[in-house]
Amino acid sequence: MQAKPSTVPAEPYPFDLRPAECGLLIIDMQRDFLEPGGFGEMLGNDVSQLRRTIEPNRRLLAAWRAAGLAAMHTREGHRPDLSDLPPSKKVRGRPKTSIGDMGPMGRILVRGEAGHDIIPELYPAAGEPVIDKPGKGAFHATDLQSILQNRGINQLIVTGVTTEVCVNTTIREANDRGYDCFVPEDCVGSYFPEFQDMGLRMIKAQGGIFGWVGSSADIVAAIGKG
Ligand code: C5J
Repeated sequence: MQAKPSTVPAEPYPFDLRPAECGLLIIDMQRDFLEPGGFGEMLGNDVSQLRRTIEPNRRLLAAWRAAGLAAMHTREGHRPDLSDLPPSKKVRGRPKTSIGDMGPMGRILVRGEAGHDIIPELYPAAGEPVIDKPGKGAFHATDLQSILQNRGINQLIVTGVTTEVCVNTTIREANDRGYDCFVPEDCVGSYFPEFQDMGLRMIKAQGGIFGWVGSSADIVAAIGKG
């Protein structure tokens, strides 16, 4: 039996979850961002700030799947010929090693390379769409909106990394397209604690200007698979 609609504790006010119309969208839980020895760590980032989100995401995804609900995954990356890589993105920050160059787990942010793939703990199951996105937002230059419309989805639980970049950009894009977004704070991560805090505060400010913030345990309890 499908999980029933319910009200989930959240800020700035409770979220009316309608499981049959809600998709779990897991953003960019890719090896190069999260794994020790990957590109993120090579740049000097503390990957433990992102890795703490793996277990809550794993529990939420397991419960979501057990309830028979729609889950989707994204990966940030580019075609091997880099034809979809804006020159501005390639050179931004004037890095020594940039997108398309060889990194510790293959060519950086290139589709098909080991580092571009999703971490094994959250690997997509058969039938779960994987949206390959060239930008920060999951709607830009992808078929995500068609997938959601075809499945009758008008709410999103958005998780993944990083809170202030791809998670926030995707939530803003979704919000402008009429989707209600709930962000479980234990399931999103930033390399920078201050951006984690501000990234979440910006979502729920001004009456939930971009969406709601709560916890994954409350979603799991609401769908009855805890
Ligand atoms: C994501 C990034 N996924 N920070 N990418 O947030 O470049």
